[in-house]
Amino acid sequence: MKKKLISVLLTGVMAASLLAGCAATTATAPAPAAEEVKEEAEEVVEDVEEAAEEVAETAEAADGELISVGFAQVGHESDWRTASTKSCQDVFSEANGYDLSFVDCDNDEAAQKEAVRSFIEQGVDYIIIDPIIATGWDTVLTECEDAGIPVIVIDRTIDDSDKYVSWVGSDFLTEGKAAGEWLKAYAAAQGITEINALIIQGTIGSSAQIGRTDGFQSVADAEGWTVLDKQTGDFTEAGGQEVMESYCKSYEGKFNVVVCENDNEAFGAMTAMDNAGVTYGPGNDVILISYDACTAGLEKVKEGKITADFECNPLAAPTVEGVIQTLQSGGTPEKEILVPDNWYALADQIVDFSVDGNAQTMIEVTDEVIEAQY
Ligand code: GYE
Repeated sequence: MKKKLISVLLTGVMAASLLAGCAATTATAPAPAAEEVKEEAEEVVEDVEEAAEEVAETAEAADGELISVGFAQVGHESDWRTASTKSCQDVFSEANGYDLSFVDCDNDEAAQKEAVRSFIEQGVDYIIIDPIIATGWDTVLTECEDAGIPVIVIDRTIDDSDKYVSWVGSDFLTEGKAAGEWLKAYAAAQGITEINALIIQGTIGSSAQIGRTDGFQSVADAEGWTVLDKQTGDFTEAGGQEVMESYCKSYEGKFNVVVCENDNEAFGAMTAMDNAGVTYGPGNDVILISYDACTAGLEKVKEGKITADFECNPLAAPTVEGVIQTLQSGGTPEKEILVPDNWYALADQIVDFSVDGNAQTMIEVTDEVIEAQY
């Protein structure tokens, strides 16, 4: 918009200059008239130049008012991640008063630290980090602190440094426990007395993986279930498929539960089970549990493929913006801000269960629920 206006004005300057030039060189009218035209034209040139300068200054001032934010995003491994990125880009838009530097770190820890350092060099006002893994952060966060740039952590946690202003995200341990407690109640309701589970983990060392693995395992330990194996699928569909292919060979006929630590891994695991002739979903050989509950995940619940899906809400960016606005107005935001999650299944798979003594509510997956999801 601003650029367009400047270029229109500059075109005006050029036209007026041309006019002034013409008046000086080609006019055949009496000398005083030509002189007058020339003077008038020169005045127009001056006016237009002044106006152009003013517009440029206003544009610069407006740019200066934008809050600059650097966001070091994990990568683009999943539907969840796509929703998270979109939400951040929507919230931290120029129209909303932000100048966003977005870096997709492609699941590379070193690249993520580099991205943060490049934000320090740029001198951004705020840095947002979704940490690929939970540790190894203290040095770079100290550098942010020394540069006087507040850091806000989104989604996954940083577990070995507290040099950030706020963390906004989901409670992954509760997600894992909820999956375990639901399975306990569901198995009891179905008369299933033996659980032999296979787990496809997320990126090892990410707090999402650690919380979900530990939460589910805590219930497995308490109930005496057998966890046959745990391997990472790196939160990707290809990873989920690869791990499940090897599980289907190694544990043929020996498992009745598969836990995938995100929906995309579950999609890959489905392909592997289809190829191996293993049936899954309500009423079939294998209870398939997943996390995230993005639109495509809920569609698989509706189709009777995923038995229960434990949400992780990817829309934390508006809350992060709230943190930035609090800082802008001199306030102190809370250190930890939880984004609430829901648990999803079809009506027949909804059972009563509690997590740490708190009764949980499950949501029945319907077309309207899917439609409203991200
Ligand atoms: O579950 C998965 C993603 O960090 C909570 O990362 C996030 C996880 C999410 O790629 O799909």
